[in-house]
Amino acid sequence: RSTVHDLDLTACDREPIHAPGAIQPHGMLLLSDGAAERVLAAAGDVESRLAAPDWSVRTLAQLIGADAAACARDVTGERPGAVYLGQVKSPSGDAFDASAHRSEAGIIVELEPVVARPTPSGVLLSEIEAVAGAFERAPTIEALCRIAAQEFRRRTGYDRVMIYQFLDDESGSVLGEDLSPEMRPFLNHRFPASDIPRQARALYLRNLIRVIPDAGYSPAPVRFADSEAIELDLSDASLRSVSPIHVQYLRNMGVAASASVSIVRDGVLWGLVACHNATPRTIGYDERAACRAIAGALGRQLRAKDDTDAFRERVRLRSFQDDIVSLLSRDGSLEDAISNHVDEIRRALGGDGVAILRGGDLLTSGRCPSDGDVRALGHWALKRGAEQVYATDRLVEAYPTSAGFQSVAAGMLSVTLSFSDPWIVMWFRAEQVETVEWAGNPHKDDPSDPEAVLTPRASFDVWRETVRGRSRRWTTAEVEAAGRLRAAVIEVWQSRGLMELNRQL
Ligand code: BLA
Repeated sequence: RSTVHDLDLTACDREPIHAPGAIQPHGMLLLSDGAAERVLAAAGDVESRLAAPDWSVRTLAQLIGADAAACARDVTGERPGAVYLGQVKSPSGDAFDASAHRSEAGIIVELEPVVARPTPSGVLLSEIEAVAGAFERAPTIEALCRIAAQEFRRRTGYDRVMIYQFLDDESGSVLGEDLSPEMRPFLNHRFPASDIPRQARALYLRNLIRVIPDAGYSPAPVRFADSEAIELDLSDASLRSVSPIHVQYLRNMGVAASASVSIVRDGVLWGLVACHNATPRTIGYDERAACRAIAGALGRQLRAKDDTDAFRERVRLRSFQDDIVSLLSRDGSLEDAISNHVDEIRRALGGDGVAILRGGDLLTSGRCPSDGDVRALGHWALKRGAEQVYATDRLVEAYPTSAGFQSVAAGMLSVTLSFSDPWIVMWFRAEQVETVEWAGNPHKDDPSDPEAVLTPRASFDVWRETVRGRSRRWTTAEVEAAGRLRAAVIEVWQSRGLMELNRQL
């Protein structure tokens, strides 16, 4: 039975992808006990690649060498991610990169074929520094994402690299892209939230890079030596076999290999670097570390750019606000001052129109709905009563009557100066009709039906949707400024009241 908590989970969100019971067969996995002695389980072709048909009765040291096994024993569960154990040679001379991490069931050792001669770490570090510098110099977030896509593609050689951002509604959009001429571009395309379900996003915050060298692979099951099979948590394993639904998704997209790197901003999964290749392709152990570091630099720069933008906007809003307060504080009645400067008030918060309703008096500037509509809206907003500052970029959802005038007022920011002596200022923003290009129709095969058969979308053909009834958003800085403006006006108002009182005494 579903609980209240998971009522809003879709069927896609429920697949236990952290414990698929199998790995991708390009590598091998060994599970040992906590002392790194006995081998409890294995996956992949350990029998022939390590020449160990009898792996279940051998020790870890016999399979991967005494040094690597000693390293594995010292791995603690404190640091997230795997620890590098060094290269392990098979009896036939093949070299594998070995890494280990602890799980509840014991120590998980992963062996992956050494891909290429690794770049010396000094070179790698200076390359990472150079990229971080280029990120820092990018003038805008769009430029930053474009440079990042180019840089990841140059490093990894994938046919298509996208910088994919998660939006508020959990859908995602491609903000930057670099691709080979044969690949189809996805720049600015929107993808529905269900393409990357919730548990996957949670996992990617912990496991920062995932590589699927060959989407045509057959999963290699985890086999247990003599104990009962248990559910082995592969959350931190690089070789974890991925969801069959996702593998089908890649095939439907015409992608034979993929890699994705998490972009984390302030501890939140901001997006992914999504890499695709038309033919099988992989990223070696060292290069994966470089990719993680570069994605880290990207996350920090995204944060820095947002902070700079927000700071500039705050400074701009502050000076507007100071101007207005000084205008209102001059001699003459506050009412006169407000009506003389209503256009400054409109522009201060970037409204296309502004209306000030006080008792029965109405004052407007810029593009506003009809006086009757504004009055009705003002009374509705006052009656809500709850918020002194209210902002929406989709007024029609809260106030359906506004459908009749949403071309002028799809968004509203309102400040209530007084509920008892009705006094409200409303800024309006016109409708901004947005055409969203989805990669495939997001409403088809809705996966929110928990009984649905899980299938990924089959088509990525452009599907255009026109979004109506929305305005440009009110930024946090604008909403905050509206709150401060309210406080300032009330202060002026009250001090004038006091002055009046003094004069009368
Ligand atoms: C995972 N889906 C993913 C991942 C991406 C996408 C990037 C992460 C894969 C990884 O890190 O290796 C989707 N890939 C995209 C998108 C773009 C892209 C949007 O390149 C755009 C540029 N998928 C579906 C549906 C379901 C689903 C309907 O379309 C559910 C029924 C599931 N997607 C799904 C699952 C995973 C996934 C379960 C997790 C795969 C895993 O890590 O095991």
